[in-house]
This record gives sequence, C-alpha cells and structure tokens, in this order.
Amino acid sequence: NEEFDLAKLDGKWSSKWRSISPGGSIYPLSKKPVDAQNNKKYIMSQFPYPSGVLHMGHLRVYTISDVLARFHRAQGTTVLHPMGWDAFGLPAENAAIERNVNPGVWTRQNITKMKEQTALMMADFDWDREVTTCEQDYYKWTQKIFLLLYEEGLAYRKEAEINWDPIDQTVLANEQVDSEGRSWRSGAIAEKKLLNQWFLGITEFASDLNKDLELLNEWPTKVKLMQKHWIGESHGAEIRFKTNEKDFDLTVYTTRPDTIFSVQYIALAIDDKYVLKLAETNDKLKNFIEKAKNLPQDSKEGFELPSIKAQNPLANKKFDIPLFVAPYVLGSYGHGVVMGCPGHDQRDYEFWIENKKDSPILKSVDPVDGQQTEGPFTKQGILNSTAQEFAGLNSEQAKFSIIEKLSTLGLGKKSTQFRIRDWLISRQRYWGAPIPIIHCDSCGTVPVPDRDLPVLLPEDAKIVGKGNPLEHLKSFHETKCPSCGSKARRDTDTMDTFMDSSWYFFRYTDPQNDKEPFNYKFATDSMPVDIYVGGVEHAILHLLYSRFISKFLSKKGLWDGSEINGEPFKKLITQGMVHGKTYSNPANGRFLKPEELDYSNPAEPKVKSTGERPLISYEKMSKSKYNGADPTDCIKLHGADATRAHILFQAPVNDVLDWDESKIVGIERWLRRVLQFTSELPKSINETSASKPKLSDFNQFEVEFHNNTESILQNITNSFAETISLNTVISDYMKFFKLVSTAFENDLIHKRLILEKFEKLLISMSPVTPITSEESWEILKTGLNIKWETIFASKWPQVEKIIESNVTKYNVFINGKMRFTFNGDLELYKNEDKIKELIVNSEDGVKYLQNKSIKKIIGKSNTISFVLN
Ligand code: ANZ
Ligand code: ZN
Repeated sequence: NEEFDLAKLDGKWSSKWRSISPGGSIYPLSKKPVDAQNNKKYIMSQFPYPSGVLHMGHLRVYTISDVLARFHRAQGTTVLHPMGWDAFGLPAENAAIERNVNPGVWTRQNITKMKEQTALMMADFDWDREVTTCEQDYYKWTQKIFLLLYEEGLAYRKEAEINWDPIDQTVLANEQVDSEGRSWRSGAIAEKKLLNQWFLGITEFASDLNKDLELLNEWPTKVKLMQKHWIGESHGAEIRFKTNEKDFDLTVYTTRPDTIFSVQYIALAIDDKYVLKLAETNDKLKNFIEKAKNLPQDSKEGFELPSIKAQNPLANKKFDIPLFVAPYVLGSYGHGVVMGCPGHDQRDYEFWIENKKDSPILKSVDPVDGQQTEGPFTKQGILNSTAQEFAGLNSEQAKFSIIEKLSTLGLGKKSTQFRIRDWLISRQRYWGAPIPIIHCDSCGTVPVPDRDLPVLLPEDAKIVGKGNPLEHLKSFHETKCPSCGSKARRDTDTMDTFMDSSWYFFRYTDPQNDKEPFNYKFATDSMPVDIYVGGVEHAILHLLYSRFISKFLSKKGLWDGSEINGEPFKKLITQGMVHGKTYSNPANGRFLKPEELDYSNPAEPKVKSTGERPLISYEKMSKSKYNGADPTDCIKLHGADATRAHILFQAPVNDVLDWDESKIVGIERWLRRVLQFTSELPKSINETSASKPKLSDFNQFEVEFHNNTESILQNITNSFAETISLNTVISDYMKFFKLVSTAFENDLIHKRLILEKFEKLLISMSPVTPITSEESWEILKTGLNIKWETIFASKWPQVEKIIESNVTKYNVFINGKMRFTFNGDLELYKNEDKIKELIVNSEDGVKYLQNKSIKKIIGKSNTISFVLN
C-alpha cells in the first residue's frame, strides 16, 4: 500500500526532533564531558574531506557508526559520536585555481552543504563538538603540537632528496608514492629533488608502533599486517669491513651474518657520501650515477670502484673484496651498504652474474638435507667447512656466535633496522596550517612563541597556480625574530594534512578549549576511541600517524594513554567499498552512459544502438564508468530509513557492497507493512480488556512465540554489541516482524503479548530506522490512548529467558501416512484417553478421523500413529 510515504515522514520527524532539541539531535549531549565512572563509548567515523558532495562511501560509513552509536545510547551508555571536517588540502586550492574562488569560502560552503546532506540521512552526530581543521581555533593547536614535537627534537629540518609531484607542484611523503613511483593524488611519476624540509621523528616510535600492534586485538588482521610491513622491523647485525684505504671502513647491515664467509663484493648506494666524493674526480663514475638515477630500483647494473678493496673481518686477512656502486642499494636503508653474497641472496646473485660474468660463486651455508641446488641457496642451513670454526653450526647458532666473535673484535654488533622513514610534513602549498617557525640569520630556526599562535593563514592570498603563494606574500613572511628582534623570515611551508587528522579525535573531547589543545581529564576519560569506522584506504598512513601522535601526546603527559600504551583506537572497523552497477557494450567492452540504454523493460535493459543485452558488472564508482549513485537522491526517493537499512542489508560491513537501488523495494515493503500493522494493532488491544497472561499461563503457541521473538532479540543485541553483523540485524528484524504479524492473524496468542513483543521490535529497530520506529511509536501510543514520548527515551529491551517447553510437536500418522502435526504435552503419547480427547477432536483430527473406527493407537515420544479399521 502507498498509504505510508516513507520519504515524507523524514521531514515530519526531523522538524519535530529539532523542536524538541535545537541541535537536531534527539540526545542533546550538552557540553558535559564524558564521566569516566559512567559507562562510556566513544564511537567515531573518519571525518570527511569537505568536497561538497556526500557519496555512497560516506553514506555507508556514517550509517555504520550512527547505528552503533544509537544502539549504545539505547543501552544507557554515554556515547560520544562527533563529526568534523578534514578541511585543509589540495582540492580547495585547485578549485581556487580553476574557478577563481576563495579556498576558504569554497570549503565552508561545502561544509554547509554536506552537513545538510548528513542531516538527510538522519545521522545523529554531536554537532556541538564539531571540529574543522582549517579554522584557526583548530589549527592553532595543530601548530602547538608541532612545537611540542619541536621541543623534543621530534620536528627537525633537513635537506633531503624528496619526491616532487610535478603536477601538483608539491612534495610527497614516501607514503604518498606508490610502488610504481606515482603520486597517490595526481598519478604523476614523482621526481627527485633536494630541498630543506620539515620531518617528524616517527622512527623514534617505530619499535613501539610495531610491538603494540599486538595489543590491538580488535583490529582487522589485514590492517595490522599492512602496518607491520610498512614499519618493517628487521633484526640482524651491523658488520664493519676495513679497506686498504687508511681510516676508511665500511659498515653494512645484514640479516644474515651467518653468510659472512661467502661475501664476494660490497655494494654502495649511488648517493653514498664516499661515492659522491669519488665522483667529483672520476667522470666515468659521475656518468654512471647520472644514468643510475633513471634506472629502475631493481636494476642489477653496477660500477666497480678502481683500486679500493675491502677485507672480510673473519674469512682471511686479505684485502680482496671488490667494491661496487649499485642502484639496487637503498641509500636510506641500514647503512646504505650491502655485503654481497651471490651464493645466498637472489639479488646479489643476479648482480654478480651481470657484473662478474663467469667468476665462481661461493657458498658457505649448505642445505640441511645436503641437496645442493642451482643458483643461490637463500634458506637457512648448516655452515660448511669454509666457515672455519663455525662449520657445522646451523644458521641460527652461527648468527649468534658470529656476532659474538665480531663484537669481541670490535667489528660488529646486533642491530635492528626499520623500513619506515621519518615523516616529511612540509608542503610547498597554501591551503594548510602554516609551520610555526621563524628563520633568523643570527638565531637560526626560532619557534613562534605561544602568545603569537596561531600563525594565521592569510585567507586572501593570490593563488596563481604553480608553487606556494605564501612565498610571494611579503605581509606573511616578512617578520621579526621573536628572539633577537631583527628582521626575519617566516617559514612558508604548510603542514601535510595528515598532521591535522592525526589528533582530531582528541579535540572532539574538548572542542572549545582556548587554553590548550584539549583538557587532560576530558581526553583521558573519553579516549581511547572505542569504535573507529573508516575506509581501508587509510590502513597505513592516517592510522599510523594517529598512533604516533597519540603515543607522543601520552608520553608528553597531555593525556593518560596507559590503558593501551598510548594507542588511540581500541576497535577498528574497515568498511568495504561501495561498487556501482556498470553497463558495458558486449561488442567492445565500452562503458555505457545511462542515455545509451533502453530501460523500457527495467528487468532487462538493452543497448539502444544494437538491441543487445549489455554486460553488467559492479565496479568502483567513477565518472568514467557512469556508475555513480547519489545517496541524497536515494534518500529523497525512498526515505532515510529504507536507504539506511538497504545499505546495511546488502553486505557485511567489511565486504564490498554492490549498490543496486532496485533491490530497495523489499525494504520499503517491509517498512510500510510495519506502519500498516501498527495502525491496526491498537484496535484489537482495546477490544481485549484483559491484561497479558502470566508466563506460567502461556499456551503452547504463546510459549513458542515468546521463545522465537526473544531469541531473535538476543541475536540482534549480539550483532550490535559483539559481532557488528549489521546485515543480519536487518534480516532478523524482518523475521521478528513476520512472527508478530503472523501471530496477530492467527488469533492463538494474546494480543497484549503481541503488543509487548512488537514494542520490543520497534525499539530494537530504532537505531537503523529511526523514522519508522518513531512514527510507529506515535501511532501505537495514540491508538492506545497513552501519552506519547519519543521512542528514543526507551531503553534497549531486555532479552527475556527462553521458556523450557513441556510441549512437543507430534507427527500424526494415519494408516502409515504422515497427515498433520499436533502440539501436545510431553507425556501425551502415553495416554490413549487423552489422545482421543485432544487429537481426535482437534481441527485436523476431525478432518481425518471423524466417523472412522480406530483399531489401534501407537504412541511414541514424537509420533502418534492411528491404525484404522
Ligand atoms: C647479506 C645477505 C646475505 C643478506 C643473504 C641477505 C641474504 P631486510 O630483511 O629487508 O632488513 N640490505 C641491507 N642494506 C640494504 C640497502 N641499503 N639496500 C638494499 N639492500 C640492503 O633486508 C636486509 C638485507 O637486505 C640485508 O641482509 C642485506 O643483504 C640487504 F644470504 O646481507 B643481506
Ligand atoms: Zn634572531
């Protein structure tokens, strides 16, 4: 029936709720901080970049966090469910360049627009805690945190070869360059450039960041593995090789000290200091380095350094190890020097073949089973006779003994290396938080004093396109040294926006504080975040930076992070992507625009030009595939509830979701039936004056009804609280409703019992379908002449005990044929008189047995058989 217009109800309730609570939230949170004594839950979804449009991914992530927040609120928990805007960054600047609009104006307009869109989806955020990273009351504190890092030597400036994005004209962090060397944002091949840059010392925390992954047992394993790999903790040794050049030694990092007896060369990175010095007087080397810069990272070309040789610290005393310059050696890993073991390492093997052609290959470790193989033996094994006193040891023992020997010689020691590099946060960009540093010719780098924070970003800078407008804005960079008062220059770099998002969850706990980034107690009481919902695309960068900053702030005493060693996020939910329905031409695979399709039969669209059926697939939504869907269109058409329930129902939260709007009809039908049912129920209740039967007086149908509804309620509760299985929540609602509506029609169950269970259903639905639940609640209460109060004032329904049944279902056979079932007392089969009285006179019994002469009755615990004459 079309009587209930779901989309129309959205308007009714959002304005009604707004009139109850001005913020629009049905739970005016007040500025009251979370009380640690109180049961608290901090539930958060990753804040969006304010691009101006809410997309399906947003709809999915906010629906998940919203239903969880509403569930926990209904459970009586104090819930923090804040929202904000990751509002600095390139798109605003690009909009300024392309459309000549002010980035600040553009950003703030987008925020207004998107806020309205989140209101459409009925997301119940604590808007009184809103944070916006591009506003000075926020970035003042981002700057303060930078200065705290600076104080600890964890923010420093260094000339570094950086990844330069030639399209966006900015520096990229290592993390922002993919394995093919492309910028994560523009897709351009990153170039190398030397520049003075600000770094944050995340590597100081590398060991903790790696180790503490173990404490995060509510994080997806996949995310933890990605972080582990990114941090790349490696255990090995550093070993010193002397050379025939006076006072010149080479230190290598190796994970395989057990292979030291098969070292055949030593390779240095092309940017090694010694190499660069040699190149000043050696043109061949200079040319090689130039060439190598453009070789792929895994190239095995090499350049042998003339005359210099190294000595193996254990094998013999000769200076006979050649030195190479090799592009496969990373300047920034370990010591930028490798001991080459062609016999035991694949890369070294390939390098040796390419550079030394036919020279023999040495092996000092043999396979345990003695079976020699072609090529390098890269596994651990047993050291052979070339390993002198270490012969016969296995690799593990040998590593230990060799390191010990080397350390007594003063030529080696245990060492741990990390793949992760310090975090480059300088951006030669405009729309970001200015780095609060002043450069003075006599004092060097001087931090901006607290009293001068924030360093305001001038919002009226002229943005021309390339480069950083702050560099040309005298009113910005011309300043006085806070230390000596002489003329000085303000740093014109802005911070990587990942810096803004690395601490916003602290600010939510105390968003209006104008004395400090946040209050110690407020943060400590609320943190860590209990549930953080976000996309897996942030599995490395954002989460790692946030973990680093949280640990730093805890160490610095800004909050007490001891609960999980400074970790900010207790549970992480990574929602899957939303894929769009994509049509392509079977003839050539080209994606089809909507206007190229004939939808006259919606079940079977056709390609207009050929009449053929298009290929249908689900792909990442993109403009080029014409498969985008607008969440607000869907909401306007079907209402917020149906949209929310649909997006939850279509896939488990972690899986990819194939968005097919046509399937929403099932959800709509169900919601309309709920509303329809609600309007019928009160009439029958008013006719039944008697109150609900006592539990002990339940008839067998009531027992069954009670048990079934309560066990579904138990499932729903678990799905919200434990398993976050939000798709099954929706199917459970439907099952629950089916039980209630069937019971209502059958007239075997007391109407007051049906009402009681139905009310439980409505409350349990309210996190997902707030509108339908609230509307039903109103219809129901009005129909029953009870004063209406919002359904959100109701507590989450208590799951009642299942009633142990003394009733069983008998299969009734007549002359060997199963005819019907009968619910009867467990003892019934033993009592022929009772069987005659109850079964023979039952509705089915009358049908099959009336006027028949019964020869025999055989009763068993689950069957009753009649033998007729
Ligand atoms: C000798 C050796 C013999 C190695 C062998 C491996 C196998 P992970 O595990 O990633 O830490 N290495 C050291 N510094 C390097 C650099 N700057 N650039 C490229 N490679 C470098 O890798 C450690 C291993 O990578 C080290 O152990 C070293 O090669 C190489 F049978 O030393 B090994
Ligand atoms: Zn000075």
